[in-house]
Amino acid sequence: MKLIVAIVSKEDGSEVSRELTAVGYSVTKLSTTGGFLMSGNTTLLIGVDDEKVDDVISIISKFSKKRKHFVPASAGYGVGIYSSIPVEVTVGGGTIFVLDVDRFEKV
Ligand code: 2BA
Repeated sequence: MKLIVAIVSKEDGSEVSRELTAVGYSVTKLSTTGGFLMSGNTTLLIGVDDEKVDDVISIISKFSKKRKHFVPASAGYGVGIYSSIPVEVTVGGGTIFVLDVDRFEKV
């Protein structure tokens, strides 16, 4: 068994979760915050048999879109002048970790 940890944008989280649930996967949806942008994203926990991992990843990638964000970056010119230049960052579709599960129980 594997535990899939998938980080997607918060705009896509509900749809990805709905699509996975609709075809029978169990999903736990967490509201999380990315450390770089410090903005909200969604982390999904999905426990599945090994042979289902690729199917889950294909559903996540189908419903997770890439988006561009602008973050301020400071530039110094060495003469006491600084300016803030927006830098474009592409976020997503999904960041996915697949972990081995040693033991799974429902009690
Ligand atoms: P954030 O940490 O808020 O990162 C948002 C986006 O900013 C990233 O998109 C990436 O394009 C950029 N970025 C992140 N760290 C950077 C850095 N040190 N320098 C320059 N650009 C940087 P994604 O790669 O699509 O990641 C989306 C979210 O997935 C991340 O949000 C974070 O919450 C999570 N994530 C990505 N890689 C991870 C990892 N190796 N471990 C844990 N969480 C990760």
